[in-house]
Amino acid sequence: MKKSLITLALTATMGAVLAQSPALASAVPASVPTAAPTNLGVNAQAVNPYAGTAKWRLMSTASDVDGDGTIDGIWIRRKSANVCSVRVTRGPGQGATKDLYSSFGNPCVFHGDAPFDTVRGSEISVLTGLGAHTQWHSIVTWRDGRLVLERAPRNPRWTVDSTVMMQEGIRRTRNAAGEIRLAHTAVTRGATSRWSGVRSVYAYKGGTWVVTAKKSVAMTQAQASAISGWHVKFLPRFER
Ligand SMILES: [Ca+2]
Repeated sequence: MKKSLITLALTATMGAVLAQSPALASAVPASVPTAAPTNLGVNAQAVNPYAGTAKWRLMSTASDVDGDGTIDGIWIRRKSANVCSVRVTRGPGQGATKDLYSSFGNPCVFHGDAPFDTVRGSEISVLTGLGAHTQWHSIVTWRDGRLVLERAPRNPRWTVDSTVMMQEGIRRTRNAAGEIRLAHTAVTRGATSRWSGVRSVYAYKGGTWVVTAKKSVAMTQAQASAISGWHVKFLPRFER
């Protein structure tokens, strides 16, 4: 009885995850990718999203990661205490794996997948660090048959944050010419509830994100609270 209840709960959880996978949902084939890693399975640890599990878990069958126009499978597992592995399967016997360094609480949590840079295909976001409020994300992308880390301009990982004294967020947007840009904003609260900080604009050039503009910004409490977290279509604002 207990086992069947757990199974039902996990099934419901996975169903919710798959239902939330948005990209190319209309193109989902009747059969999902079957090239499962050999130690596929779901165990009771999966009900704690931050605990991770040594077994591969299928997180999405709704997105095209390599950009070839077909749906791919996205899997995640905790390889060791501070290594989180992501795997993308494209079909029987085809796939690639990337090991990610996990620190600050060692989370290994699938955050989502979304078109992020300017190259065709979705990028994968994984929560690999979690402080009291700061969240570190590793972005993984498919390049030339491999999964590789997509670094932030100054760090291997991307951070978002939200506290009573600090707000940090990333917004995917387009410039006046229609080119994709990321706006990274980090502000702190002053003595009079006015918030100030820096907004940097990133462009994807030569296979990497580079800073193309930087300016000081000042804003109200309401404006500051609106900038924190991810503002990228298909990615949750924060990993909860
Ligand atoms: Ca594909």
